Amino acid sequence: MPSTKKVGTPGPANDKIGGVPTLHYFDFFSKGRGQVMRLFWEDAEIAYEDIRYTFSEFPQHKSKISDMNPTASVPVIELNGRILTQSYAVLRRMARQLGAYDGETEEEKYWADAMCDVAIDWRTLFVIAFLSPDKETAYPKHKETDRKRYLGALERHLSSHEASVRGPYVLGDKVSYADFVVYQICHDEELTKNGREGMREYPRLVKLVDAMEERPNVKGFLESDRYLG
Ligand SMILES: N[C@@H](CCC(=O)N[C@@H](CS)C(=O)NCC(=O)O)C(=O)O
Repeated sequence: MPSTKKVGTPGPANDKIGGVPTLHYFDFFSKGRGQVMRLFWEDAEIAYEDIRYTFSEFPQHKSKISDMNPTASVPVIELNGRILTQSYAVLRRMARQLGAYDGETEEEKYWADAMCDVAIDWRTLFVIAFLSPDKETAYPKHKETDRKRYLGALERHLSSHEASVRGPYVLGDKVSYADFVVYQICHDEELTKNGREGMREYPRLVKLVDAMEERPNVKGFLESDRYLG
């Protein structure tokens, strides 16, 4: 049976997004696309229900997931009788509803979307290597090739675009949904731990990771028993 947990008390942010979202996602520590949603909701003080499927039980629930989502993938979000799919589109929708977590100008919105897309592309390559049947070879190779390329790309983008250059976030001093996406892929690649050891060559990205972990609700979450590593 998947585990179900209610997190937080519904408040004004739930009113803005139209209710209390229910997340269907893997029981995969505090990792993955579903974790980006959780982190965003924690930060925005959105109460939510967290349904977690172990990898072994997921196949039994796949037909229910595919009734909700034609691609049969998770995250799937139920919200006030509606089904929302495609996690990045959901983040953007909620950012707009909250009137926060997005750029104000077209250029800023473009830039948040672009940095989110870089992190999405990186995550795709990470998942292929990490879940490869040949992980012993594929993941170390990924770390030396694609991962370095994406770390370098984010570092260069964040250090050169005028919206990002001062930091700490993608949009300077204004946090956006893209920061959660970028933070989480660094986290899932185990780069945020061990004193940011794996990120030494990427100081601007470290600045973003530090700032994310200093956000009061993110900090509280990372220190709580809801954080599963
Ligand atoms: N673009 C989709 C990607 C969804 C996706 O690939 N989800 C993965 C887990 S993070 C999944 O469900 N994999 C298992 C499967 O497809 O059976 C999104 O952002 O929601």
